[in-house]
Amino acid sequence: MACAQGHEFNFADGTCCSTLNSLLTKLRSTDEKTIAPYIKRGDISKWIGDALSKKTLASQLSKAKDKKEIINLLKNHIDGKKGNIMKDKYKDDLLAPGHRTCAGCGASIAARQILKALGKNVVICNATGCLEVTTSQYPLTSWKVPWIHVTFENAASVASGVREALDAQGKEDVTVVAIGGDGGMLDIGFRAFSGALERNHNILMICYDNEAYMNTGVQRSGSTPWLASTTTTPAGIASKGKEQWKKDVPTIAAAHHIPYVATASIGYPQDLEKKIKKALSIKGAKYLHIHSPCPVGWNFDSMKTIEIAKDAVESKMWALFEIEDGVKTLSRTPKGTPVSKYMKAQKRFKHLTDIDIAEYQKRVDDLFKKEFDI
Ligand SMILES: Cc1ncc(C[n+]2csc(CCOP(=O)(O)OP(=O)(O)O)c2C)c(N)n1
Ligand code: SF4
Ligand SMILES: [Mg+2]
Repeated sequence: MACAQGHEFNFADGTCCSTLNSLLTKLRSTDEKTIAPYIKRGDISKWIGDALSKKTLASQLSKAKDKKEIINLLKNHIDGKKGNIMKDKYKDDLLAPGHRTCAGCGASIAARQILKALGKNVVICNATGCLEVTTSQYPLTSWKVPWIHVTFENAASVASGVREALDAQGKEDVTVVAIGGDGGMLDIGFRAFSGALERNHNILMICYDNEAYMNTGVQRSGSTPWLASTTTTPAGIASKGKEQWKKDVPTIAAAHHIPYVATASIGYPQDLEKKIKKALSIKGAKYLHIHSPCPVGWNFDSMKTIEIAKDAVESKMWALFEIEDGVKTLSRTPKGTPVSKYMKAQKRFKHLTDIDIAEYQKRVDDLFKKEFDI
């Protein structure tokens, strides 16, 4: 059974790490006066609520004398020996579990895969967006590498500055990464992104593309696919969803004459890892565009994130390719799964008729044929 982060339940009483971490944060910021009466009455578990009405921990908590003891109990429970994921299964991950992404979030899966490939010798400059907001809630952080939150629109500029500062200190070996969502990197941050590409700054720029502005409530972006329903392109009597085709940013990035551009998918982690490692071996500006499904914004069952990511690739809705010195090469030949399989699993496309989907299929096939001759 998976917890909200997709982790296996790891405590004897079924409580998951993220629930406990959230409670710990809440408790730390709650003053003693508020919870003292509950402690006195011995019903702290009521205050904590259903999540902790689990036997073992709740009975220990109900005997706690003060807030400090409760915090310690929770902390020990999280750090305890009962198959704790921090200490065994996920101990080598550079993105610690317990963050606040939604269940099945593609962005957090992307971040784990990216960090695995990058290693520790890195500085990450993270634009505002879901990934940043959910992994860095004060006073906690999931990032086990140097990481800086920068504003929504300037991750690439900050990364350029970090690069310059490190180079001035003779630290050319440190990798500098600018990462953000499609809104942050490809729309509002496009000027900074394009500038860094054009200067051929020695940084790796990564977009985790969940195809809308998710953190602020699923507004459409330039990367939202044609006919998808979002809160600013709602499907209804007057509209069939977003009117424009998805912006082709990898091609735009390559038009800056940079040495390496690639696309990847969280459904194909080995391919993603290989591409990051290749990017690290190249000096100059590199761009990696990662397709990262979002169960909340795309409205699908959170158990299906990886399946949906794979279906996007196999149905030609998302192509895996590299552009090296201007030459585009397909990394994976799609199986030709019908786009209807991919689309029907997501409620953002649920308004489409079979005729609409057939038209979609034709457009996707034509585009793929034109680009890759397949
Ligand atoms: C200049 C500015 N405008 C708007 C916002 C509000 N804002 C924060 S996150 C966000 C959406 C981010 O979208 P995206 O970059 O695609 O990342 P996602 O949340 O989808 O992961 C917006 C509009 C902001 N922080 N700064
Ligand atoms: S809204 Fe989507 S991208 Fe944001 S944390 Fe939730 S699943 Fe992840
Ligand atoms: Mg987004």
